[in-house]
Order: sequence, then C-alpha cells, then structure tokens
Amino acid sequence: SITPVKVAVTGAAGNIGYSLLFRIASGALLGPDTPVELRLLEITPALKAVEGVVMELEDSAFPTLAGVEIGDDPNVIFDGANVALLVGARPRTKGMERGDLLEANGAIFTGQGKALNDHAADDIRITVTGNPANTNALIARSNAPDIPAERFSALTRLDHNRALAQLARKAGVHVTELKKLTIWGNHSATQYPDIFHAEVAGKNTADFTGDTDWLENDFIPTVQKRGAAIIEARGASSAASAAAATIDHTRDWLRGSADGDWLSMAVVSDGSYGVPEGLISSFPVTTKDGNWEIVQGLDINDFSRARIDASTAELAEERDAVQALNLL
Ligand code: NAX
Repeated sequence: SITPVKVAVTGAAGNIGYSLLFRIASGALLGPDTPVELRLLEITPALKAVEGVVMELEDSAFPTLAGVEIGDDPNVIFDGANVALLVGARPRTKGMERGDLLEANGAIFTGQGKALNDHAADDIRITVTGNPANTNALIARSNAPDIPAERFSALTRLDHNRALAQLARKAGVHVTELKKLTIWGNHSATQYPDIFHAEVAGKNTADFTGDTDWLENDFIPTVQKRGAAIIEARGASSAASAAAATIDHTRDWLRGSADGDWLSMAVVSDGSYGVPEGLISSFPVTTKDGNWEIVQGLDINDFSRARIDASTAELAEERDAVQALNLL
C-alpha cells in the first residue's frame, strides 16, 4: 500500500475548513489514487466542533481518506506534514485596529512557522489562506529558517478565479477559454487583476484592454471588492469558493500548471518586476513538480505599473509593521 500524504489544515472547525476538508478527503487535492491523512489543528475551544467534522468525514466513507488526527498543538499536528494549508487566523473584530490584527495573527504565524520548521516533512509545501495572507506567510517563513523560502505561498487564486469569471462574462466565453490572467500584489483591496497579457479563445484581449472605463470602473473594482459583495449578499464571507481556490492553488503547485498558461500565486519576490525582494507578493507563475517560477519578460505598461507599485507598497508597509512588532 502507498504511504498516505499528510495534509495539515489549520482552522479546521471554520467555514472554509468545512468545505475544504471534504474536498481533500475525496481526492480533489492529490488525485483519486493517493491516500491522504488529514491532520487538523484548531484552538482548544473548537476541538469539540472538529470532532463533529471528523464524524462527518468518517460517515462520508471516502476511499482516499487514510486517517485523521486532530489537536491544538502545532508541534504535534505538523509532525511529518507534507502539505500545510494554513487557513485558521484571527478575524478582525469590533474595535480592533489594524496593528492589533497584525499582532494577533503574528502570534499564530510565528508559532506555526516554528512548528513547521521543527516538525514538518522535508518536502513540505505551505499555502496560507488566513488573512492577512501575504504577511502571515511572510511571518511564518521568517520563523522557519530551515525551510526554503520558496516552500511558502499565500493564496491569490480566489482573486484569480474571480477575475477569470468576470472576464469570461464580459467576453461571452467560458472560463476555460481564458489564459494568462494575472493577479499582482497583496490579497487585499489593492490587488491588481491584470488582463493586458490575457488571451480570450486564443486571441489577445485588445477589445477589453482598450476599454479603460470598463477596466477602471467595473472589472478591477468588482474583483477587488468581490469578498465584500459576497458578505453583503450571503451574510457570511466566501467559504466554498475560498476552499476551491485553496485546492486549485495547492494542486497546481504540486502537479503543474497547464502548458501555454500561467497561475497567480503569492510567492517570495526575487525582485522581478520591481517588487521588493523578500516580499510575498502575487505574480504570474508556472509550476512543475512542486516548484514554481515567476513568468519573466512581460511588458508592464504605465497603467499596470502604477497599480502593481501601489499594492506592493502596501505589502512593504505591512512588512514594516510586523517587523516593528518583532515578528520577523
Ligand atoms: P472562520 O472564522 O469560520 O474559521 C477560522 C477558524 O480558525 C476558526 O475555527 C478558529 O477557531 C480557527 N483558528 C483561529 N486561530 C487558530 C490557530 N491559532 N490555530 C488553528 N486554528 C485557529 O473563518 P473562515 O471563513 O474559515 O476563513 C478563514 C480565513 O481565511 C480568514 O482569515 C479569512 O479572512 C481568510 N480568507 C482568505 C481568502 C483568500 O483568498 N486568501 C478568502 C476567504 C477568506 O476570507
């Protein structure tokens, strides 16, 4: 029998977790032939709720689910983990300032970074979904000196998928007809969805990129504010689509991106496209066998330049803020 792949998930009792765990267990992450062991981390008061989720996982009788461990100690749960999906985070609650939020999450991601460093398997790949995702990934990475920096990533695939959906609707094509769309920068309202290199059904998108009114007043703000629109409509934040994107991101990282296309992932910058080195910023990337490469040589026009710079400036501010809190 094949040794199961150990997939650690934090925030397992949360909304995204409730969607994500069942997809992983069903083979959506690693394929139908790879047994998976889930290792679920939660805070102590949420462990009882996790027990309920585990009962439902059992009751689903998934052929690919080899076992489930639960606990509140990252040193135990991350032991031997091959993949870690860091979903759990402290949400911003009433009266909390931005600094308080960074500090609360800093405590979580310093501890989890250290635990991954000391206990994860050598082939560990880490995806941070919990917000502020890019900066949480930076904190975890800084606290895991023995894990190569390129093993840490933050999720901008939901933004990428949202942008695909908006462009497909505008172009009157299915999302599968679209290629080479990019999310740049931070997973926040400053993110920049870039269609200047996109292809619609094999042609470039001149029809749409020429329509700056649509770009500036419809497409870009719709993608940037989609999370808020979903909260407004649903009364709860996006969960199933965030789980789907977490799967897409990590599956494509492990199994590779399609020929002639690329993905958006927030990864450590090597200075490409003027993004300050060391920031975890979203780029166009291709992936193969668990490795990623930033797509090089794209022409960046003034429209894009200003927006990439604004989002990466925000990331640099977040980095400075967590550095001042001694979290790096
Ligand atoms: P929930 O509040 O439903 O669940 C979060 C869970 O994390 C809770 O059960 C909580 O107990 C747990 N948790 C908190 N601290 C923990 C710790 N130290 N260790 C383990 N677990 C811990 O939030 P949910 O809707 O599931 O969203 C989770 C995170 O994803 C949030 O930070 C959210 O902002 C973020 N999102 C990120 C997105 C992205 O595209 N990157 C989009 C969706 C989502 O907004």
